[in-house]
Amino acid sequence: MAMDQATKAQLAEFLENAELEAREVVKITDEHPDLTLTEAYEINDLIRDRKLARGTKQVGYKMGLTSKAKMDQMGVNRPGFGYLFDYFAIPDGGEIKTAELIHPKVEPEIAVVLKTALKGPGCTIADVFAAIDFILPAMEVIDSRYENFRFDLVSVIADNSSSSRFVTGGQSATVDQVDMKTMGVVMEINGEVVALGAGAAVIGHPANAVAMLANSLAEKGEEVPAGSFIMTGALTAAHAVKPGDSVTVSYQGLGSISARVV
Ligand code: 0L1
Ligand code: MG
Repeated sequence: MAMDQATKAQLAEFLENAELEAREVVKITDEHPDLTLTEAYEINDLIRDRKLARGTKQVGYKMGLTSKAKMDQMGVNRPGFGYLFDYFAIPDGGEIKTAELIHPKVEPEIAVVLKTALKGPGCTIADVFAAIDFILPAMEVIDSRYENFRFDLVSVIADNSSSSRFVTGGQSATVDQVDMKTMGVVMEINGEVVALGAGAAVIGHPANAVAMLANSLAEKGEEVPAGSFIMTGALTAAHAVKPGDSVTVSYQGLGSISARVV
């Protein structure tokens, strides 16, 4: 039976409170095993509505579960998207504050900022290249609200794809200056290399993830607005961090970004 609006609103409140209070909860499909992907996105939209109503600003989007490494790590079989809000942003060299989080993990990503809106259906990688203003290095801090990162695809989509913080800044480049597909990335924690990857890990090319975002949003009549910051998905598996850690991600042709975990 389809989930009613009141239950969706209740689940949105439950998951958003877990995020705001940095409190882990059981995955929502334990109680609602028939939750569909469409309903999961509707719950996440209600979380967005709650934030926007309080004056929080949406600054962009994230694509998640875009690499084989991530899908294998989390036991799911397709990508999804989530929303990024103003208070998620951490400047390059800034602090990841564990007191505000449950069990943060970091993952290296390639981000883009759009100069023009992208609208599906039928958005292609060529449309994405034409719309990109510049490319930025980014580190996503994911923090599933679910106990022990135990979830399934629909539970994680309803939980804003585990979005919590992101670090970006440093050097930018245009699409002519770097090759996002072959761009190599090295992630170090406390000086030790913990992960290596390349742009192609993101469904063949990070720009494909942006096209997928535009086409997914089109299903509910939305576009990706000009000026959006989009994290295209992890290039490697995610790594847990703890207070005292120092994380650096170095990009081929795009400098590096870092953060301290406190
Ligand atoms: O790849 C991602 O950014 C999605 C994160 C959702 C799964 C997780 O929490 O690891
Ligand atoms: Mg990610």
